[in-house]
Amino acid sequence: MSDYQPRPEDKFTFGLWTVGNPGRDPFGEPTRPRLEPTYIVERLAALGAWGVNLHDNDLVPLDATARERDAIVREFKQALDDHGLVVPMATTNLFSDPVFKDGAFTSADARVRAYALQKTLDAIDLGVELGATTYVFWGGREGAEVDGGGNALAGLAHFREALNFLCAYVRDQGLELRFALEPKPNEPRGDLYLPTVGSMLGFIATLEYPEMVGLNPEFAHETMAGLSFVHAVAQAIDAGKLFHIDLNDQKMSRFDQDLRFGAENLKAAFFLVRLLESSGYAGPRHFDAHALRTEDEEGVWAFASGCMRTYLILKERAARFDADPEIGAALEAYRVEDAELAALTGSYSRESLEALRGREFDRIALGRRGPGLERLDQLTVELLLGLR
Ligand code: GLT
Ligand code: MN
Ligand code: MN
Repeated sequence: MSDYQPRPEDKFTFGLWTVGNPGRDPFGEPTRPRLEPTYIVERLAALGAWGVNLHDNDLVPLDATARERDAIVREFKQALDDHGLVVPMATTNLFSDPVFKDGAFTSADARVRAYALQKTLDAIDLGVELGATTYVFWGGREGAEVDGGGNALAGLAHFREALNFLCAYVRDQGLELRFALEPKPNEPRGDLYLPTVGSMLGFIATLEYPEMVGLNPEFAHETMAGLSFVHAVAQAIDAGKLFHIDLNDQKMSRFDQDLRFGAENLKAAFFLVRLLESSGYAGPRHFDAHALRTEDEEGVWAFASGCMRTYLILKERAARFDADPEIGAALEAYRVEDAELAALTGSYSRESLEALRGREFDRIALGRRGPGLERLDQLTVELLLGLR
C-alpha cells in the first residue's frame, strides 16, 4: 500500500505558470504575489515533483538583454541542480504580447508570423539549453472571432509552414526534441483553429515530418468542448501520438478553469489514470492547473500536492480495479471473444468472405443479452468510494 508520497520516478511536473499563477482573471487583479522561478523549483522539489516546465517569458522577461538572459538562466540552472529538478518540456509564449492579438503562426500579417517564428527559435534554444526534449505548441491566439478575413483556411497553411520550418531547424541542428500540439476549442479567441485532439491528429498527417509531431492533450480543453478526455487520450495513444499530457480538471462548457486534478470529474480522472498507467506512456504527468483565486501561497502548495496525491490514489485504485475478482468476472462476461470469428473477420480473403457470408447469427438472442454494465459501473463507484 502506497503512502501516496510523490517521488521523482512518478514523473510529476508543473509549469512555472501553474503554481506561479498569481490569481489574475479577466475581472480582477492578482490575489497573490509573484513567486520567483528559483523558489518554485525549491518548493516543487520539496513536494516530490520530478520537473518543472516553462514558457520562454515565464523565466526570461520579453525585453531582457542577452546578458540579463544569461544571468537568469545560470541562476535557474543552479536551482535545478541544487534541488534535483529537470525541465522535460518547454514552450513559447505566443499569446500575451499585443503583437499576437490576431494570431502568431496563423496571423494574416507576414511580419507577425516571421516574428513568431524568430521568437520560437530563441525559445527552443532556451528549452534545449535547460534539457527539454518535448516542445509544446499551444496556439492561444491562433483563432478568430471574424471569419471574413479568410483565415480559417489560410491559417492552416501558415501554421503548417511554421511547423515544417521548426522541424527542419531541429533536424538541421541535430536536437533531440519532439513537438507536441495542444488543442483547445476556444478562449482566449472566440474559436481556436484545430480545436480538438481529433483535429490535431488530422493536421499532423499533413506535415513534412509527421513523426516529429504529436499531441499534448489537456483534460480541461476536451471537456470544455463537451468531449470525453479519456476517449481523446485513447485515440492519441492509438495513433502513437501521446507525446505529453496536461492534467487538470474542468466543468463542461465553461471558461478554462484549470482546476486541481480530480477536483471535478473523479470517475473520468480514474479511467484516465488507469489508461495512462496501462498504456506504456512513459512521459511526464504534467499538471497544467492552478490554485483557486481565493487562495494564498499555502493554498498553492496544497493545490500542487493535491494534484499529485490524487493521481497516486487513483493509480492505486486502478491496480485494485484490475485485481478485484468480481470486477474481473464482470469484465470477462462483458467482453465476448471468439477465436473462430476472429479468424473470419481479422483480415479479408476470399475464403474468410465466403465463410462469413455462410455464418448464421442469432440476432434476436444477441440483441436480448444484457452486458452487465450497470453492475460493472456500480462496482467501479464503490471501489472509488473506498468500499472495495
Ligand atoms: C496556458 C494555457 C495552457 C497551455 C500552456 C502552454 S499556457 O496556461 O491555458 O493550456 O498548456 O502554452
Ligand atoms: Mn487549460
Ligand atoms: Mn495546457
